[in-house]
Amino acid sequence: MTKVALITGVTGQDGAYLAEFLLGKGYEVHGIKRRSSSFNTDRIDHLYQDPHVDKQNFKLHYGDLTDSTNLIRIIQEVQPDEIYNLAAMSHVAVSFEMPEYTANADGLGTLRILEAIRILGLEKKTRFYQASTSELYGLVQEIPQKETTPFYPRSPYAVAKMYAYWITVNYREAYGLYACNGILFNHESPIRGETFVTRKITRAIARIALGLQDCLYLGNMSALRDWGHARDYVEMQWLMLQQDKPEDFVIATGVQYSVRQFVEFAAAELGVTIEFEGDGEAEIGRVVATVGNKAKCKIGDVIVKVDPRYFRPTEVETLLGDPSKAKEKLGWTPKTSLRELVAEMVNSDYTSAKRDSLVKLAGFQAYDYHE
Ligand code: NDP
Ligand code: GDR
Repeated sequence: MTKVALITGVTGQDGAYLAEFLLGKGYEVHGIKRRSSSFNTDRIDHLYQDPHVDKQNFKLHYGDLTDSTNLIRIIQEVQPDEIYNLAAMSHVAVSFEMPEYTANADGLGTLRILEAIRILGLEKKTRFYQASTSELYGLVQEIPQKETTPFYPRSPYAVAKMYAYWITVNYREAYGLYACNGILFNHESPIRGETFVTRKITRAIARIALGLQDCLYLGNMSALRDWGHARDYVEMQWLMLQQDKPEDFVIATGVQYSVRQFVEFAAAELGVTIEFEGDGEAEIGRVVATVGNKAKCKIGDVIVKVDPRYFRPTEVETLLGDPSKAKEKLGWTPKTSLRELVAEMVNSDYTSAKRDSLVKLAGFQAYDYHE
């Protein structure tokens, strides 16, 4: 029997990797996408199947986590064996600007899906995965963080995700649902959203190297994160739903680096050595050496500056995961090192930036993009 999966947030980074992974496993995959005034399916266009042919095993439905009747209708129609709830307003800094919407989509949205499963009587059939997050640990109470570490959320995003975490646990205990939280630490890839720090860095470094941008503006460069590859992490999301009983798992690499180090590694990929000087708002990154011919920047150029606009009202300074439980029960070992991840992201952004420079050479206006 072909298994049926429903992915919310299928147009996002993880949704795209997970859809590809499940299709590879022979699943029929349904995804929920939001209506947008422009195309928003870039990340999954390679999976698109013509709806006019038989045996279509990848289908998209319009929907939104803030709309319960729509969610109930889709779940009723799809009758999924597995639901992966990946949809969220996932940007921590933006959640300070849109706290109510974030609570609605990220917190109540999770409840709406769990209730839909109950209303439709699918408690015994449908397994549920909730995209929980290391942001729950916030102001960390223990290093490294594991499944039993107390939470201390530090943003409207994290508080909303904390509601989603506990409502998932509650529905598991109250109604016997197979429901799991994956407490995933930061995971990145060449298709990471452009305003998360890793992608912002790799994109900017590539554009600076090709003379399309002068400077990369960042916020808190001392923040420490445990970064893995999204492709590796989605496999764990699936594995969590294949166990005998539902449990919550931390997925992390167990290694941490600073944002500043991430910048250094990204620049090094294109033969540029950066040294940082000054501190706080006055910190800058200067080119001190170059090798090879990939980067046009010169020794002495200041290519990184701090812009306090990117500081957060409350910051999560350090995150480091302990994935021992996932190692033991899911056989988890991170496949991609940070340097390999950085290389993949920089090379992908360098290829796109080269295309942009050709467009500029042809006389079209290129823009200096700082977000
Ligand atoms: P993205 O921001 O790349 O994707 C989010 C997805 O959710 C997009 O498809 C987006 O649609 C969709 N979405 C947003 N709001 C709504 C809504 N109201 N209704 C329906 N869909 C909506 O996130 P990631 O792929 O990086 O992350 C996936 C999940 O995992 C998120 O829940 C995130 O919070 C969580 N997470 C992510 C981590 C990471 O490091 N990447 C770590 C831990 C948890 P659109 O494309 O239209 O914007
Ligand atoms: P995070 O990711 O908040 O950990 O949430 P992000 O990449 O946005 O920030 C990581 C750290 O870098 C610092 N930082 C900057 N961040 C951004 N976005 N832009 C900047 O210019 C900048 N300068 C410094 C931040 O302050 C922070 O400390 C991500 C999201 O994917 C969440 O959905 C997910 O739950 C967590 O990871 C785990």
